[in-house]
Amino acid sequence: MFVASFSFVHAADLHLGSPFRGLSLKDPVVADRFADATRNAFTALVTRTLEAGADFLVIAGDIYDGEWQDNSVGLFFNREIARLDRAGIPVFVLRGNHDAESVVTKSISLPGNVRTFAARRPESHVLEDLGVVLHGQSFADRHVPDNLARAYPPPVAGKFNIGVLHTSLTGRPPHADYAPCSLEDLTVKGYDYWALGHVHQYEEVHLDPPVVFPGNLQGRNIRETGEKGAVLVTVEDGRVSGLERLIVDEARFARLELDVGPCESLPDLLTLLEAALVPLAQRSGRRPLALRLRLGGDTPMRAWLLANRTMLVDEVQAAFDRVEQDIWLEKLVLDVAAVPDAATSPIADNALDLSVLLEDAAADPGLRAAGEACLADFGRKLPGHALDEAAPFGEDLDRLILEAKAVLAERISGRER
Ligand SMILES: [Mn+2]
Repeated sequence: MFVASFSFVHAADLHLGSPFRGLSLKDPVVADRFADATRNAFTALVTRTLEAGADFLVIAGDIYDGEWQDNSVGLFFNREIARLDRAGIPVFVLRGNHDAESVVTKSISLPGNVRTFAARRPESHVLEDLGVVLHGQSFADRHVPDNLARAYPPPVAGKFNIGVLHTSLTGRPPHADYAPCSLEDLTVKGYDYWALGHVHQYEEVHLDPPVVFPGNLQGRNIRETGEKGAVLVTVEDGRVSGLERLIVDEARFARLELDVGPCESLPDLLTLLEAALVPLAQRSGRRPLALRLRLGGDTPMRAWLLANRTMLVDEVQAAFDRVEQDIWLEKLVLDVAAVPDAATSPIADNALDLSVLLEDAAADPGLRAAGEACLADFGRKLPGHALDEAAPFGEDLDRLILEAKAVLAERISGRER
């Protein structure tokens, strides 16, 4: 049996045309760089594929995020794929739930190196010179409740068999369940490699044979943190001898949790923050980094932090800027608890104990009712009944009242940190 040695790139979930929702960056120039990153990451992947001298590229679904607004996204994909065509590199394309046949109906003619998998039944493409055969089935519609893998054909003897499939396997929350199947459904097939798509997190589900989710090429929001890219698969004498991640993301999302318990002042807090940022900045390299910062812990500064949030946001961004020029605050989450602090109760006046008054007010059913009514009114004006009018605060009302108490007490104390 002759099977050549070769390499290929396995990518998935490009989500070209994906809107960058929910990224509340203050600077529109920075926001634009994050918005452009999805396309730039794919350009980088094509460059890396050419540089690696890979023999072909497999894209396991969700090239497009949805129906095209106009043809610009299709023109972009054609332009990049044409670079591979001119280098003689075939590209195998499968449609996933986001770019199923019934979802993306517009099209642009693509170069001759592109081979798409049929949606009606599994289809096999053969690369005779390499002794490779690829089996796959595209999504006809967004919702595919069937186990597609089960109907994939048996392996072709004497060839290196690759299964290409867009699937949630037995479930990968928060990803929707599509084309469900078990790991065993795949491993019993007798293929040499399973090129999966759909799950946006890199995962080597199985090693012999390799069953791999490459993850998406570019994180698009705070739920998609860390490095992103594709996989370069090396095959020697018919066996996978190497899996190498090709990290191509052009902008990155990350979370940082900081226990500010030991901090007694703003300078303390900023010193702690800057030290924690250094390793993060090193890991992200030259990329812009959107950072969600959560401050936690039991701190005497709690009330001050809550009362001075706007200024704190700017101080945090300034600390980012001192460490590295391209870190941006995506969101500041204050999740701090109070500790007993003698200095936090100066409002306990002899004649007028404000803390007692605040305590009474917080427990006053009238205040609660007024708050609920105020927000219910707001809720009625929102589209799609976003708030439950009967209990618009849900379980957050107690927490909000506690925070309001802390803010008010801090304002009255007039203390500086
Ligand atoms: Mn998908």
